[in-house]
Formats: sequence, C-alpha cells, structure tokens
Amino acid sequence: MEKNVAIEVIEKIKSDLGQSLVEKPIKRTKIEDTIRESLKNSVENLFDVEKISLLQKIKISEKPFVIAFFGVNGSGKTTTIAKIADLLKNNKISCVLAASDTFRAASIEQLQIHADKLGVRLIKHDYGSDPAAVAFDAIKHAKAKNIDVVLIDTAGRLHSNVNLMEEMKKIVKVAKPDLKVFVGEAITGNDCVEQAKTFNEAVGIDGIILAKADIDEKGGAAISVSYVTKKPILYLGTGQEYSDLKEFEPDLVVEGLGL
Ligand SMILES: Nc1nc2c(ncn2[C@@H]2O[C@H](COP(=O)(O)OP(=O)(O)OP(=O)(O)O)[C@@H](O)[C@H]2O)c(=O)[nH]1
Ligand SMILES: [Mg+2]
Repeated sequence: MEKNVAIEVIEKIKSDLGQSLVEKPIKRTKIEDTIRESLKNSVENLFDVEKISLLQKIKISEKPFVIAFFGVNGSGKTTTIAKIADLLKNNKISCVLAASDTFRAASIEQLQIHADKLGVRLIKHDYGSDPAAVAFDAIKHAKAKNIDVVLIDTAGRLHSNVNLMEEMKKIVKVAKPDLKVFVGEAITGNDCVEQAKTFNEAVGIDGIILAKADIDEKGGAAISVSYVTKKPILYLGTGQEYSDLKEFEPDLVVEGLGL
C-alpha cells in the first residue's frame, strides 16, 4: 500500500500469501523466510505477460511498422516518441513522425523541433485538422519512401472526454497501428493503472511505456500496470534526454522492493 499499487495487486498478494501460510506447518524460525519467498514469487508473477521486443518485432514485420502513442495530457508521449525515433536511428531503422496531435497549442512545433534535431521527416497538417488524416498521410509517405516505421503522436486525452476518445478510435481505425502504446506517468501510481485500463478498453493497447520513472520513488504503477491490463511494459522513460529510455526489467522492480 505504501507503494500505491492497485487494489487488484494487493488482493493477489494477500491471496498468494494466504496459500503459502494458512494451514501449512511452518517452523517458527521459517515464518519470515516463507513470507519473503511468497511475496517475491507473487511480485515476479505480476509481470507474467507476453513480452514484446520492439526492435525485433519491427525487423520481422512488413514495412512500414506503424506505432501509435496514446495517453492523458502531459504524460510524456511526444518526448517518448522522440526517444524511440532516436533508438530506431541508432539501430539503423528509418522512421517518419506523424503530428496527429492537431489539438494542443504548439504541439506541432514541439514535434518539429524533435524531428529537426533527429533528422527525421515530420508529416503535419494544420491545427484543428483530422488527426487520422495526418496519420494516413504519414503512412502513405512511408510506403512511397520505403521508410521502416511510422510514429504517430496524438493529443493527450482524459477518458472522460468523449469527443477525444472517439477521435482516438478513428485514428486507430484509419491507421491500423501494428502497435498501440499507452504512455503513462510512473509517478501517478494507481491513477496511471486506471488510465491504462480505460485506454485498453477503448482501443486495445499492446504495450505500455512509463515515462518519468526517474522521479518516481514509489513504483506502484510499474508494479501493477501489467497485471491489471495483461500487457507488457516495454520501456521506462528515465529523464529528458533522448537516451533516457531503458528497456523494462521486472527483476529491477523486484530488487527495488528489497525482495
Ligand atoms: N523527468 C522526466 N521528464 C519527462 C520524461 N518524459 C517526458 N518528460 C517531461 O514531461 C513533460 C511533458 O512531456 P510531453 O512529451 O510533452 O508529454 P505529452 O504526453 O506529449 O503531453 P501532451 O501532448 O500535452 O499531452 C515535458 O516537460 C517532458 O520533458 C521522463 O522520462 N522523465
Ligand atoms: Mg504531446
């Protein structure tokens, strides 16, 4: 509870612990070890979902591989896209960016700055235009230029905003992404888990990236989000530099808990 984990996770840990302790003959001196062992197994099992190796998946998939990024306002989507573009570049995988956040002021300029720095092409329309059409054009561009990956930036949205949620479904319908990534803020703990759940229900996410893991002292989101959504965490954002993107390692979470 101190780690701000999801209720479902607390229930699972309690139930696992019950199974390994209740009505089991355990020597008094072994109680602590048994609890620790059960807790460790419990937490390890939270990450028991099918893993995705992004670079591998891109390499074996048909071109262009389309990735759409979704999440609430300010969660770190645009920054994460720039980091992924940099990662792709370092792995000699070409990409184009789609400015499908046509909603927030200065969003297109923000992405343009990243595109220029990274030396990748940005496909953009005007503010207020149809985000799905921008994504469609970016995919068309990638097909014409034989580009490997399309990264679609989208506007931040709350699940309570019906119009923006419908818009997101339209982007998915038109762009048919190979991967739908939910970008959440590691620091928001259980809120992040609830958001991932609602985005998953709306469009069916494939994986999760937790940004701002560098400013997270609790780790509740990382502990809970895979268990609740049954989707893997692909990366952690660990700062504001392009290189601040770390492949997610469940073992580090288990270690971080002192287990
Ligand atoms: N410390 C830290 N800051 C981050 C990280 N990722 C993003 N940020 C910062 O978080 C803020 C919001 O990031 P954006 O990438 O603009 O978030 P967004 O989800 O695109 O925001 P909207 O488009 O407004 O919904 C910026 O100040 C980023 O620099 C991270 O991993 N660590
Ligand atoms: Mg953004």
